[in-house]
Amino acid sequence: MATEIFEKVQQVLEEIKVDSPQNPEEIEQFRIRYLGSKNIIKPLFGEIRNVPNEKKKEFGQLVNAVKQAAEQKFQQLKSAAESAADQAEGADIDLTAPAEPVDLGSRHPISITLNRIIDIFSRIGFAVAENREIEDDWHNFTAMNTPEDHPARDMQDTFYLKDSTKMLLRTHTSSVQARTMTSQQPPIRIIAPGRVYRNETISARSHCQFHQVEGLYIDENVSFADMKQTLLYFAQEMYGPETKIRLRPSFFPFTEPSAEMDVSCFICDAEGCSVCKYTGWVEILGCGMVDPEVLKNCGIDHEKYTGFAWGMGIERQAMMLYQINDIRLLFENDARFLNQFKSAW
Ligand code: 2NL
Repeated sequence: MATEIFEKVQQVLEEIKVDSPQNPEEIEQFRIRYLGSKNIIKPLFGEIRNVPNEKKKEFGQLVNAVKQAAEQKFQQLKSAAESAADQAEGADIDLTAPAEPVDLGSRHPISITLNRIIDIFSRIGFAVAENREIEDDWHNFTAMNTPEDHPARDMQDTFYLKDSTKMLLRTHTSSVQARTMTSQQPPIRIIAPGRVYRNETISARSHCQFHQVEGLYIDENVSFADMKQTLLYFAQEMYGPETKIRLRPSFFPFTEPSAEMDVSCFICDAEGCSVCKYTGWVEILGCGMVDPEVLKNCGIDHEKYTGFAWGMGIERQAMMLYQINDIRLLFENDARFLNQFKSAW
């Protein structure tokens, strides 16, 4: 009796070995027969009670081995069938067909605008200077002739680092130019683009972080006329060859004399529109002759050298170029907005 049962188990094991299902249906039949809920191995475990005690262990191991053999073979059959299916699918691929288009994304409008500005000034010999965003008050304010009691220095207007009266988030990239002047002698011809911070309430027109490009040219005999011609060149490259400029007197602590520069409205050709508020002119930057006090602070001989400098907000230029009416759009990272700016720049 006992040998008979052993032989029966052995027979099932043989059966599993020789069974060779050829297609998915036959593999499924295999699974049902040996591993399904009513499989033929299960009752064999029940036979253990008919086996004499001294053979029970051996019998148990044998039935387990049968079960394992069935599981193993099923896994093999399954993966072989899957890779065959993959290959069959691969046979349909047309390798000569054009590839699926890859979405390349697009540059941020601030980057596009900045790259244009850099390109325009680099063509007339301006190098790009960069430096830290966390500054000390000397490079940001003192060197720039901004007195201790100037409102810009106030906590209300500037982000200071926690527990510090000296370290702050730069409010303009003049600090980069201060670092250039203290480390190299004229001729200096640089533009300083970068992110700057001011403690302002966020609205459609202003933000607590924005981007700026400042420029600085120092050499012997640099005049206001040089500044005017340089900025006219920029305006015409940026806003079109017919663009006119207008300088209005202004004040900055770091320049003397100082001016604000307007360009003739490139939207309406100075006919009058909402961008120029029906004046025909739009303000794009502030500029002036570098105050001798600033040169002195930065270790440059103000008897020998003169220079001009200017500063402009990149968001403002981008908003005008692309007619964007809310500065917050530039910081929200909404792909539906950003994808509209496909450009070679
Ligand atoms: C504005 C006006 C300006 C400067 C920035 C400057 C830099 C040095 C020396 C002197 Cl190192 N001046 N920068 C000069 C005039 C105006 O910015 O409206 N910016 C957004």
